[in-house]
Amino acid sequence: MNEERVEWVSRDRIRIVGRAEQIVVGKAINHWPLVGDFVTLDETEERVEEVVSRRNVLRRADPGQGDQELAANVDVLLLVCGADRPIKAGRIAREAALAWECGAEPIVVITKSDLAADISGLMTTVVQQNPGIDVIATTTSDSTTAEMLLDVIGDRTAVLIGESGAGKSSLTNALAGRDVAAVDGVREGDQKGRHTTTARSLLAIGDGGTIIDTPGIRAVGLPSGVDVDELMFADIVALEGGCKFRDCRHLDEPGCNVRTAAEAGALPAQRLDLWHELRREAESAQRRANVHEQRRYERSFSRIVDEAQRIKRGDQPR
Ligand SMILES: Nc1nc2c(ncn2[C@@H]2O[C@H](COP(=O)(O)OP(=O)(O)O)[C@@H](O)[C@H]2O)c(=O)[nH]1
Ligand SMILES: [Mg+2]
Ligand SMILES: [Zn+2]
Repeated sequence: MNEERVEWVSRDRIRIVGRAEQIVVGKAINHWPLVGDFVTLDETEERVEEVVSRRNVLRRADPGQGDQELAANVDVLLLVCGADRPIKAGRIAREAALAWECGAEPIVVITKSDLAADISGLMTTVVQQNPGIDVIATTTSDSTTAEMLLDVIGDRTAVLIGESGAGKSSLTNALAGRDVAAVDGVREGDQKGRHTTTARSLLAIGDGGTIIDTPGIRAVGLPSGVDVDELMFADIVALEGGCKFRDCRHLDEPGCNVRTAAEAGALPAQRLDLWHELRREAESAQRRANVHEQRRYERSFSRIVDEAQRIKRGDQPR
């Protein structure tokens, strides 16, 4: 049976690459298909038979609703940031952790390099903060920058991630070599308007490469159970063993081996700054999650109290 790739997914249908019609997904399917999945069809070619075993799944955390699966069979995660705005180290680190968790390669793409006062300085900073992650600069004013990125992607599947306005749509168009994505959310001369159901989530680029842009990817949360320290801070974890206190926060504790290393230049200062930044983000995410839990608990508690009072009054249960 031929394997075909899923380009777009709705509640009960999918579309596959190279076919115009939507295809029904039966209830008995082994997995709900994701963009990027490979599937087989039945003989009528009107129903999905099976989702082919996945190499990996890209997930994001959905506060209060658990993890959400975004795309399957992802090789590269392009962390897109605009050179026209401050580049948030914490954001890059979190997005990179998302890539590693999935098993994809994170690559930072600094777009709008034409707007940067000092693009090489900016790239150096990002490289120092994120050792082991490649950093590429692109601009729509020089098409060779997109060609370079095309070479890097090769025949792999890349997912674009980054905040609104970062330049994802412009980059998509540059990689595709034609206008396929709406820049600034507006597509010129598009009769179908913005809510067209034929919008593509998966696009063929270059020589056998693929890019995926799905709306859910714009807002990122770390999936549950991701240990950022273990994924990203092996250098700090190794130094931590030498701290005097086991729960050292590497702030003002005496005998802090991590700070000593940073002061001596053995650990780049940016690394420790980034670690602190991520720690603060993780703590405030935890606080938000706790508030959510607390509200849920209070709601269920007040139901129990109501119920008890009804029973006391001798009311019939609702
Ligand atoms: N100067 C300059 N502007 C760019 C470049 N890439 C994108 N932009 C502008 O940045 C804005 C946001 O771009 P868009 O692709 O819609 O970002 P998205 O929200 O991430 O999809 C638009 O006004 C683009 O014209 C670039 O390389 N150079
Ligand atoms: Mg866009
Ligand atoms: Zn310490």
